[in-house]
Amino acid sequence: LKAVVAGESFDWGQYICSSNTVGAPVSCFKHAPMGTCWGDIEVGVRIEVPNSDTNFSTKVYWIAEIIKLAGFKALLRYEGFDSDTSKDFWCNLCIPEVHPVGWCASSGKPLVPPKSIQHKYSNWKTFLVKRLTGAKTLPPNFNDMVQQNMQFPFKKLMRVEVVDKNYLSRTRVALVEQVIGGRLRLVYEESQGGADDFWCHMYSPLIHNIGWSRSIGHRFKRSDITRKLDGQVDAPPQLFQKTKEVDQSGDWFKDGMKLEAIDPLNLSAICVATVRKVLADGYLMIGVDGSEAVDGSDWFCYHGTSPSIFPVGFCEINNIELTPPRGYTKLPFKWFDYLRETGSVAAPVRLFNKEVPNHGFRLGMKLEAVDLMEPRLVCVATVTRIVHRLLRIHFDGWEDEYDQWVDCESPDLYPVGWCQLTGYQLQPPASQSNAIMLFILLPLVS
Ligand code: MLZ
Repeated sequence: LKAVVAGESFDWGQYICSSNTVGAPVSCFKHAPMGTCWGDIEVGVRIEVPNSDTNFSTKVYWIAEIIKLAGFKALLRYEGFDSDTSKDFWCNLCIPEVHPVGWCASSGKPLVPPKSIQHKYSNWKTFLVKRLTGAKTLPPNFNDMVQQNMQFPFKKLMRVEVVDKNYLSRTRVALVEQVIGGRLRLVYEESQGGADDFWCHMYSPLIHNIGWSRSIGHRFKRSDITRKLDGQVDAPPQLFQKTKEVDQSGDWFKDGMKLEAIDPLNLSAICVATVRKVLADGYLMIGVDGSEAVDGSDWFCYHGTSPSIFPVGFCEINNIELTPPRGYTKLPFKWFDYLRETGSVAAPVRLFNKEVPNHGFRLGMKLEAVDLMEPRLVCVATVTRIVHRLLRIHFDGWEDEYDQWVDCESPDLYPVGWCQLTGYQLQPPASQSNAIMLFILLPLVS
């Protein structure tokens, strides 16, 4: 149904302009291509781009100025148009056709003024010299930087350990099937015809090297496959995101300690939770109070330094609605009473990660975000709350119950234009028409 309705492609530029919003800058996304080397690319920077306002049959170029930036995408205006917006156009700055000023000269490509303003100046050379003196452009090796930033060390047929999406407390072996923009499509070993897949970023905290589960004492689904098939290799351990080293010999989390945690099965909720098991290397098994399976099959592994676990009282201090244990009737929920009733203690505040990076996100910024409940989907989204390092991500056009709490350094957040750049499909905002379509078709499918 979604594919039917979303047939027409989504236009970020038009969306940004008509809603008068801003896209989060590329430098907010350190895991994304160019995230750590975006530099001074900003409004006013000049570039060389193909000139589409011409009668030439061969490819010619012209200088353009960045008028507005939204992630990788820029609203551009050809030099010479001054305040005339009529030929403004959006362009992804990381496509191979975008070059620093000077590229045409050094590679023997023709610079040709747009035909609608050709008459405006008799001496374009003098005009350009005047206009471009002191102006900024892209670094000379920009195209190579983009190229290099689009290389990813994970390859098809690499083996990893990944959380079992149907059994959160254990991991399984999976094979990399596809790599797009650093996102991996993993297919669980022993799944029929590759149907059982899972998408995550290569820096996701959910994937690990082969042997990780055993080494930290995490549950693991043993498979009957004992030999690697042709071409399969274990992904080298150094490819995975590193966690901070912790000293858990003295002051550390203990079984039974209470805390608040993002519910891995409902990321819009921060829940009352318990440390169920302390594993090695700083990892913890966490259970959400009131909704745990008796066998612990829905316990979830978070590292002790994870930005998704919080000390008791975090939600109250930050005016976030804390989800009480399911079935708990003494509402409003009071930690003081709950700890007494359950005879438990709160995990000490000093054990939690209190680092707040200077992330650069602001309220209302637009981005492309993974719907972690269906991690194949990268969707048009907005930052609607910022609590220290924690972001509330709203999916445009969807009800608030689809919102997700996500860390500012999550590898599942991308700049505007990331999908276009990497060739990943972007889920446009759910629109009125989706709702109408659903309304019309509901009787057919039910
Ligand atoms: N299966 C669901 C997907 C919802 C995706 C929402 N993403 C923000 C549906 O189509 O309703």
